[in-house]
Amino acid sequence: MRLAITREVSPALTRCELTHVARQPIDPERAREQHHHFERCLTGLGCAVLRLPPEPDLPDSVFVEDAAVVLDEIAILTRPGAASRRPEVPSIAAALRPYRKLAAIEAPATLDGGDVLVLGKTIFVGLSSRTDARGVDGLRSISSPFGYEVRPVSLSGCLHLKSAVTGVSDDAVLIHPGWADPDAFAAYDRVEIDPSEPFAANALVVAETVVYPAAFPRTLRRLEERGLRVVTVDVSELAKAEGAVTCCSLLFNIR
Ligand code: CIR
Repeated sequence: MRLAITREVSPALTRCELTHVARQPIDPERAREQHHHFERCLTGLGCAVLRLPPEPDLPDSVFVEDAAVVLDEIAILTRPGAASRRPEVPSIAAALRPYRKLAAIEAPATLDGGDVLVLGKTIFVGLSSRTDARGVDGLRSISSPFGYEVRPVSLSGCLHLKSAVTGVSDDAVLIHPGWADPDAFAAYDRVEIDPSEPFAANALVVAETVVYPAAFPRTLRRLEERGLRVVTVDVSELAKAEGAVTCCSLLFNIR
């Protein structure tokens, strides 16, 4: 069975970190409704959803993906690059403890889960404003005993690796070729985003279905033309906080 750990939108979301998008008014109630709809979508795809209570003082805490990397064998607690986000980690650790052995990225290294793309036994890690080379090394030393190969990827112009590239099937990735080098993903079939939709590379695969923002119809068409099954969700309010679909859950198999 698949478990999705999520967290209720914080009423403080309006004070979120922003790096590559301009601040706009955010309606936390609307964000909460969109997030609930996203959770129902996961439930509809067969996931059990474990929703953690809101963190009134942690604006970005709905973006649980950044606080941990969950592998089949172990969960790795991150040390987020933004200091404001580090207090999100202990409650995620408590939620993961029943399901996985825990390891942690240690200071001074930094790593955001949004920079970590696990494709089979290969782990791609974005070198971003949030994740540094020590974070990559920390992830490597924890995961390599389980047979994972960790490959750093340089980024330009975006927040996280998964802003630039995500997996959409066992052998294909969806990529913004200006933000991450497509050659780093030469082993995969590469679907490029429509150039008019720069934020369109973040997709979440659940049960052979691509959960995808409704805001990117042109790239959506490219995915459907590949024969992929896609369901759309409206995450426009969360997008104003620089979030998308992968960042709103920690998704993993449980027995
Ligand atoms: C941040 O800047 O940390 C948040 N406002 C957005 C984080 C989105 N996380 C993700 O895509 N993994």
